[in-house]
Amino acid sequence: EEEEITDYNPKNVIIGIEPGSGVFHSAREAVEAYDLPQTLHSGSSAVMTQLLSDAYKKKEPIVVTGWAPHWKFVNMDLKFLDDPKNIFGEERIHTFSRKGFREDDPDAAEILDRFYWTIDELQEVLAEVNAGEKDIEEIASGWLDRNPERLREWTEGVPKGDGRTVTLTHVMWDSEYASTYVIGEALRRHGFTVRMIAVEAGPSFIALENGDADATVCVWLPNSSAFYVKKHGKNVVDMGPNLEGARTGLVVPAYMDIDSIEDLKN
Ligand code: PBE
Repeated sequence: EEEEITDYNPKNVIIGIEPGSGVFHSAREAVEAYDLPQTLHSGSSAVMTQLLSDAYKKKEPIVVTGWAPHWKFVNMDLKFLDDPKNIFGEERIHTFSRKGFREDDPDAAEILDRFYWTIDELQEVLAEVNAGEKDIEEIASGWLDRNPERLREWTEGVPKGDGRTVTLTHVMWDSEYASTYVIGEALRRHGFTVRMIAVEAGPSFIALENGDADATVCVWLPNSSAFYVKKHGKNVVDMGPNLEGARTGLVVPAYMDIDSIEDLKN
């Protein structure tokens, strides 16, 4: 449930996101480990970014559970607080498939397995999404037009799809929208029919487990999605990272004169 959050004074509160998210789980751990006096509010990613944008416009202090890549880093000057106890940290975003996918469609599996790009590349897509002028299909397609070497890298030598269907699940985080639409468009250009299903992280794993979906490019490890991998990992296939150097943590505007989670105690 969402409660209305009116006070975002960082002396009192940390603005969290969905309670089922990995970063919220880590934030709960951090509050305990650092013995922080703040209340951690759960809510949603949308509420968090709204409050952060509001505070930022007024140059007011605020602390949120954050992650990168995310558009908030594209249009605001923000920083991660140091985390000497290493509760949050760096993550990779992995591609997972259902069992048997490679046997059933080695060509689609090969492309998904090859899919790999950088944070800067992903941020280009996020910046365009955030500009709000084009829809995500158009943005993903434009990105591939401007990056033919990536498209070649992911698809060269792989037999065409002949219209075969690939079903991808994706979570609603904006980084996952971007990556799913880019690799989805790459698969389409290579002759596949691509279905995309937007779901929460848990159902996404269940869909892979049941064979209702073929793959997802949205699994954050070792931290954020660890709970789901522990639960469903034996029944799905880890195809390895598609992006490295992602991270989660507590995030504040750069104009705040604190640098560490420890500083939240004062
Ligand atoms: N996130 C975005 C997810 C992983 C990617 C940080 C909100 C999470 O916390 O589970």
